[in-house]
Amino acid sequence: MTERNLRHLLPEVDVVWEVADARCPVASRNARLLRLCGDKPRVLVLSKSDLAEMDVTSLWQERLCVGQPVVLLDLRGARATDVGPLWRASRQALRRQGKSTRPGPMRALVAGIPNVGKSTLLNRVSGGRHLAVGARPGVTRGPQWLHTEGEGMVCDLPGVLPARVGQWPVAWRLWSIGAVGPEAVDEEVAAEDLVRFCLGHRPAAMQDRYTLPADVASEEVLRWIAGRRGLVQSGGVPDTRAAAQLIASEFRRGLLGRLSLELPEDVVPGG
Ligand SMILES: Nc1nc2c(ncn2[C@@H]2O[C@H](COP(=O)(O)OP(=O)(O)OP(=O)(O)O)[C@@H](O)[C@H]2O)c(=O)[nH]1
Ligand SMILES: [Mg+2]
Repeated sequence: MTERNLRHLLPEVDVVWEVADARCPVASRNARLLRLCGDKPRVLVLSKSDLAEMDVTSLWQERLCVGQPVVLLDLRGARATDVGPLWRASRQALRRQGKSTRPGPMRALVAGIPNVGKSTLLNRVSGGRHLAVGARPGVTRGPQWLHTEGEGMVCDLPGVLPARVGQWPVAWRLWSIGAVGPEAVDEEVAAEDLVRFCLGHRPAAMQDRYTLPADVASEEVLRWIAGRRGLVQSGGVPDTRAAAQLIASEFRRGLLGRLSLELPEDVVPGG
């Protein structure tokens, strides 16, 4: 769904579920969505909370709930959290804005930057049933509404918004969580910043995973990992780009343990 479609659809929804990644809940939001939504009730869903540090996420929840209700979700398989709180938060968001729902079930739209878990959330709330209950006018190849296991309906097309890389501290974090790819950043430079952050913030996570020597300099880590994992180019040169991709892939899968990339004391949220 493009931004234009999103604009068309907004008048039809009661609430927008803005999905962001709990590991960097500021960098993974799209400021444009806030402007597009205007006074439309919103709930901020922090996805992948199972991959973020619990104490850091609690601080974020406190900090960010000033603008809208914040719900933490772990959407993975069997351990997935119940989505009931999402509907409760939606009602709260409507009350905050002094709005009531139109007659019938509440209508929610899922929006956010790539790879934050929008489709997973959609499947989760619809119980994987994907039961379309009516096309909406005004949007080409109209999105459909899905009945959910909760009290409302959700639009079957998530609104994908571009991840805006902007400043470098945002860019390397967005790359680390898989919201942008090699077209947006130099992967080796981004991986070096991920390594530097991890070694400063939770050194044991990275040292244990890659058996790093205690005194290794962060700029040496990619070469070290390439060597240890047999990532070499012809001529035996360490393939630091492959090492960068390996670190990102392992971080995204939670193999470095719970790791938050933004700490409330370091970041001033924009919205
Ligand atoms: N650990 C963990 N992984 C999750 C969670 N939610 C989604 N994922 C994984 O994150 C990846 C991206 O999820 P999607 O639901 O496809 O994300 P999306 O926002 O729809 O992505 P795009 O369609 O590319 O914009 C998938 O591998 C999911 O399995 C979660 O709460 N915890
Ligand atoms: Mg998707």
